[in-house]
Amino acid sequence: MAASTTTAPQDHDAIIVGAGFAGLYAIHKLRDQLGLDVQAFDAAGDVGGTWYWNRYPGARVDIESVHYSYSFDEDLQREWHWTEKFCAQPEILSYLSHVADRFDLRRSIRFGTRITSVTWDDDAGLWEVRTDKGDVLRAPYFVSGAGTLSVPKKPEFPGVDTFAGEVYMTGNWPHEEPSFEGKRVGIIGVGSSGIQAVSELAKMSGHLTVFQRTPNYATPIGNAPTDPEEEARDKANYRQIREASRNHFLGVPYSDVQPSALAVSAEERRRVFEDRWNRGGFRLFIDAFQDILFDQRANDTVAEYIRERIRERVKDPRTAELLCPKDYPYGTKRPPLETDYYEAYNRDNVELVDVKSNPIAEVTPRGVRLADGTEYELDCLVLATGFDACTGPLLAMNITGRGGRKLAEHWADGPQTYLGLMSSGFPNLFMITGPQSPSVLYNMPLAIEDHVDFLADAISHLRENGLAVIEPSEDAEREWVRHTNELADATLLPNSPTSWYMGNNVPGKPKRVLVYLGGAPAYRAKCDEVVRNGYEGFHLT
Ligand code: N01
Repeated sequence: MAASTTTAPQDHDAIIVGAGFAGLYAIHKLRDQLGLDVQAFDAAGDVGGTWYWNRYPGARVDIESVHYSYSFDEDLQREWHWTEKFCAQPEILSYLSHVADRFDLRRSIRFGTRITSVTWDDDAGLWEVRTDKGDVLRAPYFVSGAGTLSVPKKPEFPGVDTFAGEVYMTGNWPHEEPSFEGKRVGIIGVGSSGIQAVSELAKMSGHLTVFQRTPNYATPIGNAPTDPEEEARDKANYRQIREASRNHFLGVPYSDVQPSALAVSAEERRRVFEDRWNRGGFRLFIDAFQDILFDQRANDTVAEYIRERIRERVKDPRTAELLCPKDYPYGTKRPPLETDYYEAYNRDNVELVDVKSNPIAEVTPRGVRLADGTEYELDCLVLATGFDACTGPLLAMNITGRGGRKLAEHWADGPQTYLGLMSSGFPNLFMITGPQSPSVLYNMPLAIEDHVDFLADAISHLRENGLAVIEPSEDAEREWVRHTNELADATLLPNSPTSWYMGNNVPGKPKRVLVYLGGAPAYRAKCDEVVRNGYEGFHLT
């Protein structure tokens, strides 16, 4: 049992929320490697996290599956076979289910159970966790693997409850695939989810109306069946691949990036863009020129290249112009990857509606009505309107720290964290890929492993030294927040009108950068330094 400040009873050593990539690895690490007694919860009916809920048509990973997978177990990564370069949601869910079986993780998880409050008991030195099933459990450590994109943004459209047809959310898709055959389907939102769904819904529906507020810079994913030779090579070199990934800004082992789009001729620039476009994936974004996210003029060159390609692919010039983003820099909204997305608009049954110039006024019983009174009659409405990212999943748990202070109060002006891992006044509460960590700008499974390893080491350190509590100092936290904001201000990110990276996709949410923009290697170096210096910036008591 872990040391605690009093003798008050504890039910477990650690309570973990989530059974996605983060929760599963946390259970394995804390239970099987540290020997802790852990209890995990997930609101879902089974493991999978994001990949449990987001089962809309077209849902697919957009980092190569060989990289978007756990690295902690050599046999697991060698034995698992991915059928495609970028696997679809069912295969990722099977993978996570396989991991749960292989490490016997389900016995530590209570499914179908949502955490309703998490409260620190200062006298006992324990977190008291309550659930919607009436559980009240106490443990010295609370670990959130609640995810970054797990709380869908509430529909902002008056009348949505009056719609007589079917309403679906991409982020909470039914397990039984709805039939769209012959139906009039409307979809609101063209982020990564909307764009993936449009490509498939176009083929599945009688008629598809896409309501677009801001066009996106979508680029080809470049998916293909797994090449057996490449797979054998990757498996033989997994160690080096993971090493290269962890040393790359975004956690993938790409390596061709050139310093500046402005330092080369227009011909060379085009050659680089063309090459990255044809190879697909995130190469255009992160493996072309280093200054794309930092210099408006460099960014203009890639933005114009993407617009050219959109115009080539979409037959109707008016539709093509509507699909071309023009008023914000490439990469300041998370860039989506696509398969035949632009070609969907060449079909007779697909219509693009611009709801920037003519916003959605309301959802009526019959469909969607715009500000000018035009009404689109629909049988089904799909909401691909995004998430209350990064902070939303933590705030949804109603967390109260030392002295009765709510996390919601502490974060009223945006997240306050140290390393995106912990928050001052919330002792022993660890946030896997929390706000102000690289999280979504790092390859998620690797970002998760790094965080779980960090918190497991911290817990081991406490136990080995007869200590009960780890908590960041207010000074260290203030400095981290300043540093993450400073990094963001050096990029073009704050220039996006709405981007969940900045929190300003949700009405009323403070506009603050939610991710660490210094890159995964710098972040990992900082975490290592903190540990080397005896958990510098943390109070250990
Ligand atoms: O959400 P989004 P998402 N009226 O916020 C529109 C990950 N992901 O679910 O841009 C009209 O990107 C909104 O319009 P605007 C990935 O990290 C990964 O698509 O605000 N429109 C936008 O078009 C991704 O970034 C994969 O003007 C409204 C859309 O809804 C993240 O999840 C796949 C509106 C929301 O786009 C989120 O993506 C899917 C309104 N009131 C997702 N409100 C992979 O491939 C919102 N919109 C791994």
